[in-house]
Amino acid sequence: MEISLNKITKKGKALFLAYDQGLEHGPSDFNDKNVDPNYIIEIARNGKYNGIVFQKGIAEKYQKEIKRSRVPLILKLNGKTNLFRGEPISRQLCSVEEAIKLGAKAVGYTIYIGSDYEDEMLQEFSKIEKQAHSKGLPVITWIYPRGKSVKGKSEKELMAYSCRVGLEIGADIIKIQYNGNLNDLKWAVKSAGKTKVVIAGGVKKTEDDFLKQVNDIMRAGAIGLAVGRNVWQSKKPLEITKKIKKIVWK
Ligand code: FBP
Repeated sequence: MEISLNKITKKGKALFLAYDQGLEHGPSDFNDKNVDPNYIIEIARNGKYNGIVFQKGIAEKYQKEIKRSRVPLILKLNGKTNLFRGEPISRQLCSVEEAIKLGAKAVGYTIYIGSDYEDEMLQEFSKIEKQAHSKGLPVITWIYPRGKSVKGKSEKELMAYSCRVGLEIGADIIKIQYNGNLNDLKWAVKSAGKTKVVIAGGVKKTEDDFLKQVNDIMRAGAIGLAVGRNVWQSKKPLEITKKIKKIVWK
């Protein structure tokens, strides 16, 4: 079955608002305003995002507000804290079935390629992919090279490898981090073949630096971004959203 991305894209492009940092990084990413999930839902609603990324807990507790916002829910199925040291592994915390019950229009899963536990994540992903696709649900894969085996490897190679892994394992959209080199990103996007690519925002940058990154992302052939901190840590999240959208849908 061909998996349609229509519910989470517009004219083939996408802007997702990521808010799983509370689990991945802890509340140190937040201030008095953006610590409140309702603040994030409002940004997604007013900015007409193509998807909002939550873990299961927020999706459950804020179900009413998410539904009311009409922003498609992308449910992240695995996660971990940053307190754990050692080779990274992120295990499944929510099933595809639960995600569907919560109204998800797509599911997300992180794989740390290169980790000692890469095999477990690849296998878990393959089960999720099968279940999600059998229900027509797109799968977005965060692919981050991590762990001692990737130390010292070229960023260009790792970025392209991440994309290729996404294509090989059946992801519909791959989310990667950008190393800041446009040609490297072009090669990575090419390596993804028919699988679409979105890029993470990363730590909060100056507006100019961030918008340059958005420009590069679109020039490289990615379909857009799954951005968090550079939007909801901004003093004017809707203004930066407008500027991002102008570049993405240029
Ligand atoms: P940002 O735009 O804030 O970087 O969010 C993107 C993201 O992929 C989040 O979904 C995730 O929580 C975080 O980055 C993980 O980043 P890292 O593994 O580098 O800490």
